[in-house]
Amino acid sequence: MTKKSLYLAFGLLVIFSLTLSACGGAAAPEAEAPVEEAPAEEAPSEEMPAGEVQPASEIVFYNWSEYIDSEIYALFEAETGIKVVEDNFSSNEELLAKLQGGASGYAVIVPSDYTVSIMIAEGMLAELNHDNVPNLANLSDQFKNVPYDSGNVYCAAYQWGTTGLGYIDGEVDEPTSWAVLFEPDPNGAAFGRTTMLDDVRESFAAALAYLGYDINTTDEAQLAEDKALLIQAKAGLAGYDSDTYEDLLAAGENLMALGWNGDFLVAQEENENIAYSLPEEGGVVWVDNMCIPAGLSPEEQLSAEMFINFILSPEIGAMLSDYNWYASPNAAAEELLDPEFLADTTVYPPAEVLAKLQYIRPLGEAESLYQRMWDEVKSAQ
Ligand code: N2P
Repeated sequence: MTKKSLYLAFGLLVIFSLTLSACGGAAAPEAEAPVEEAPAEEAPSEEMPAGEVQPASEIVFYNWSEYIDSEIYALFEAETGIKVVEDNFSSNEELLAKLQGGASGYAVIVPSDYTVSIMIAEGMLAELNHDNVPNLANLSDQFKNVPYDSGNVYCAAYQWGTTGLGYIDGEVDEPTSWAVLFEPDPNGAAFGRTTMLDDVRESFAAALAYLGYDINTTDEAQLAEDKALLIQAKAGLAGYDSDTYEDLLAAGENLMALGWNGDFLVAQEENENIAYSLPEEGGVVWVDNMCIPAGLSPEEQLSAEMFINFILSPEIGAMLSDYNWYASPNAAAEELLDPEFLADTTVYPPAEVLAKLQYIRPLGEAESLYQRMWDEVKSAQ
């Protein structure tokens, strides 16, 4: 199955459905009343909820790179008149530091699970007004009750995935163990042509999984061992990279990378020999979430909620997975996705594989210990 076939299958559907909703007034699956029956000044719909607050005309979406089809912005603007400007980050720590540093102007951000916990604890997120986000109902039950934000008080799941090894099939054997990263073979094809994520928790987790330790350990002796392993891995690395690693594989420059499953699947369009493997020692599963930073104006808050609601519509949810090849948390969107995509075990790992994966958790004071050790890994010769 190619990405194009998915796009063709659902592109028309999206356009059709949005045209309907533009005429009918509501993006929800069924418009309640013809537009003529509603007094113009009270034009009711989720695009413009009743009340004095009018949506801000422009919002900034702070997202991971290459994670959304920009066509979605055009559709949102056509439906609501709200323009979306995108800015990117490449790790949770970068996102957190940016907001803690006082950056304002971001209306919707996309932290992963553990970072949502940190942000809630620090009072950094605004509660969602569920009246403005009726499409929260489209989320699968498990995503309505995530442990870091049960009941979607603050956030709505965006996409979910796993962290593993992408590689060029035919040039290197399928990496079934993290040993390929941490015990680099100077005679192996991937030596010097491998990248790791520039991401403290992800990189520590891969090494901790290899050592058989809890990926959320705060035991200093275990972390010291982990750090030594990360330094050992450097001999075989071309560098740390969270943004272009899949492109470097596709271009034939590198042969292996630690990264996120969907990124490798998208890159298969450029290079069909790209494959993905989850090492048998286990690793990380994650959920990324749409959240609103605390302190926005009511107008911006409303536009942010409208955008989140739009992403949660079945058609746009399907369009998102079609573009980024990550698993959807949206049950209504999954109904529109190709059964072949839903059956792809690289996207939706089988239960026995999921059982070996863990979520990264917030570690409180130990976060700074990790950060210090990561800085030491990166600066080690
Ligand atoms: C998309 C990055 C996936 C986000 N390019 C990993 N949490």
